[in-house]
Amino acid sequence: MTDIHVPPDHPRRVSLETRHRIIEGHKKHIVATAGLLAHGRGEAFDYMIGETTTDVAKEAAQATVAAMFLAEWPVISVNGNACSLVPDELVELSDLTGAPLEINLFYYRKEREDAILRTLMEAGAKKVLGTHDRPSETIPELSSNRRKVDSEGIAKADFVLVPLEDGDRTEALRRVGKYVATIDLNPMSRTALYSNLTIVDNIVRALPVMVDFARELADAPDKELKDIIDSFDNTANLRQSIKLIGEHLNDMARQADRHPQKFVDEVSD
Ligand code: PTJ
Repeated sequence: MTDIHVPPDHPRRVSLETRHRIIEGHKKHIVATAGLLAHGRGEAFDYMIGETTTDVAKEAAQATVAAMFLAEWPVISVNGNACSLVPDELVELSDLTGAPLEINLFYYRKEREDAILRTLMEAGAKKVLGTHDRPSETIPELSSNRRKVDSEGIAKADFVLVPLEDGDRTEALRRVGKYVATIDLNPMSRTALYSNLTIVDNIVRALPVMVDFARELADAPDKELKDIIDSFDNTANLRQSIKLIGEHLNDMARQADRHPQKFVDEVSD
């Protein structure tokens, strides 16, 4: 819920409401100050993608859900931005796949941990890992706060979903042998490039798609899940996402050449 009212017919309503959810999250200590900037970077890439879930993003989301079902110990890592934008969907995905939620913060502050925990509990989570009172271990070779992980969560996980992640941690998780999936609007970020599976999409669109796939694949035999993963090529998928951005920008440039005023009317805020 936000304290601003965006008119239903506003051309940028969804984007503005999402932005205000992040601002509200910041006021409640869920989102780090740097999370506001990270969100702005995401918005810029979303513009270039066309603010839509592409077919290739859907394929990546399906492969990620299949991998979650096949994993022995899957975990969903939750930071401030993810918690602020999609708390209900994180809990739903966790329930459907059996992957626990673990709070893991780059900019750790106890009040942030408490605010995130409260939000996830209010969204229906029964148990949340990664809180300060739980047994923890450290990921070697990682100097940020994120090196501290839950002994029953990321420490022993074979699969970790790390939405909106910083590159160092993704690399460190890969180095210690985790299978890593991410959701990142920037297909050129280190996290996007180093993850085993990369969903290039806005988390506000990707999570509902993943929840749908989780419902669809809940009773699928392992062979079907394996086939989904084997037929998925993350590098090709990333390449395609980058190409789609290029094509989208070229389309816009062509429109601007042909109908300058119509173009301005259509794309302006
Ligand atoms: O809550 P904390 O303390 O753990 O901190 C979280 C942030 C996001 C501040 C921290 O992880 C960070 O600094 O991340 P980066 O390195 O800025 O990376 C965030 C990535 O997520 C960037 O590539 C953004 O383009 C991308 N991004 C931002 N908003 C979205 C997004 N991707 C998907 N959906 C979004 N809504």
